[in-house]
Amino acid sequence: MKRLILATRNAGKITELHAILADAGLDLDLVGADAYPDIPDVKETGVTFAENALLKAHALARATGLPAVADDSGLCVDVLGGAPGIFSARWSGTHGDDQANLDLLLAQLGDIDTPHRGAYFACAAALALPDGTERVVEGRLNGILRHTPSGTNGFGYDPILQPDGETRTCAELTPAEKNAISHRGKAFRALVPVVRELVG
Ligand code: ITT
Repeated sequence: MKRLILATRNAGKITELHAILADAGLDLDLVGADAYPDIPDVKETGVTFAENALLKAHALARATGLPAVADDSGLCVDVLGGAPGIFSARWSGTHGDDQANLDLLLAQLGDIDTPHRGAYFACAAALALPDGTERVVEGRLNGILRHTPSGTNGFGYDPILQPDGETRTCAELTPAEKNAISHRGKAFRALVPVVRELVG
């Protein structure tokens, strides 16, 4: 079976990507970047989600000689002009400290009332082949930010983002419910036909 690298070390993303790509019926051996611990982390020097997703996918495809998909994603808050955006994973200063990132964002928005708490999750999903071929697609999930966190599923900012049309936060949805509407689900479902065409 052909192997496809999931070029991320974020455990929450790896779980979601396995489910999304398995549901799409991809007949590939999906392997996370943690299976290649010697490959150094990629510097996310891009200024858009798409640029950073491509950087991560190319780095893993080059280093492994195998096709790789990567995700760059984040939370974009209307009243903050789209921040944290590409800085979502390191908003509090420590990369990957989900709790500190969420606490800081809630504190910053403390005085902002619900009608002005619009936000969306964004995801760029990239495919890179070892020969340099690349594709990238994007997905979004619109919602509003709660004043207090709720729910224990998911990761990152899930406990405060309530999708439009929902009464629950992303962290109160089941994994399948979140994947069906999420930015990541939309982006990777759009990437699946491209993976089928270019990888098999
Ligand atoms: P990799 O670069 O290894 O993929 P990362 O966590 O550094 O992992 P990003 O740079 O794409 O990934 O940052 C994504 C951050 O955006 C993530 O840490 C969360 O804080 C937030 N985020 C993205 N998708 C999310 C989701 O579905 N639910 C909640 N928060 C999310």
